[in-house]
Amino acid sequence: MTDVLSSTPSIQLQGIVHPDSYFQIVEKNEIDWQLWIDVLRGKVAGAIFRGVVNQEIRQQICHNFWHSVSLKQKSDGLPAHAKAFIGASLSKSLEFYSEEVERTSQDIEALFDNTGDFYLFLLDNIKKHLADRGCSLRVAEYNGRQAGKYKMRSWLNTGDFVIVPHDDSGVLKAHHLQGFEVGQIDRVVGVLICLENGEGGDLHYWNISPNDETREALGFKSDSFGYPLEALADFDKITVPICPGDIYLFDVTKVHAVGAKTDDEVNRTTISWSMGFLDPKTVLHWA
Ligand SMILES: O=C(O)CCC(=O)C(=O)O
Ligand SMILES: [Fe+2]
Repeated sequence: MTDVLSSTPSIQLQGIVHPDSYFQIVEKNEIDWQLWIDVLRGKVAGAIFRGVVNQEIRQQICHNFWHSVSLKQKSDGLPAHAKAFIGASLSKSLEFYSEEVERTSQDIEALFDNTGDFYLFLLDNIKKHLADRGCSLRVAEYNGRQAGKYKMRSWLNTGDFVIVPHDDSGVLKAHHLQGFEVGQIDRVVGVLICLENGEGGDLHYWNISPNDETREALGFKSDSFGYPLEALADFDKITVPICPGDIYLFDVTKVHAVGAKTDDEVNRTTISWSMGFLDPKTVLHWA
């Protein structure tokens, strides 16, 4: 691990660049629980398990999503890149988050109706494999309340990207989330299940975990969205095509983005949540 300063004259990104042995997204054709835990433990940056959610389950989850009464659509004031959303947002305040968690919790659970409890299958397996290694898994808490478990979102293009280059660790330490225990986690892993996607919508992943000074210099306050492409040009990048049925997870302290969809009429829809070690024996999950 080395601390670097990019050579871009105007904007300099400072932070951690990892060796190539870490900076990879390992690909498998089945869920590899040991590899999942290796990603959580920081042995490797990420993993993608190809085509592990069958079509029947995907169609059922999408049906549950697009027909849910909790579904927020464009007219409900979503950000520019979101077409539809169910879940709680961490972007405003813990009070707002708490209300959204409560309002949506039943419909969040119902996303997996008639799928043979696919979410439980995933969580139970991770829990068991962590327990075999002496670690526990639980939902993250704030002020004595439980966090949301996952969210489901469908995206729209915004120029060159569906989601512009960002990291997902800055927001957790933001002032408005004080009291949420996930702020103590240094290495956060994002977990995604791809339910719908066509051409494009690739994951772009850069080998730089920017530090707080860089985020401040760029004027980021409550999130870390919009790292300039010219400042990222000096860092290695991996581009990973994302297909329906894939489950993937990766270190979200590193800058990443979702590339534009070739056809914006085709949905790119995912379920996602975050995970991370709070201490050497405890893994938290939340969304
Ligand atoms: O959809 C993806 O592949 C990544 C999404 C992402 O980076 C995010 O939601 O923060
Ligand atoms: Fe992200």
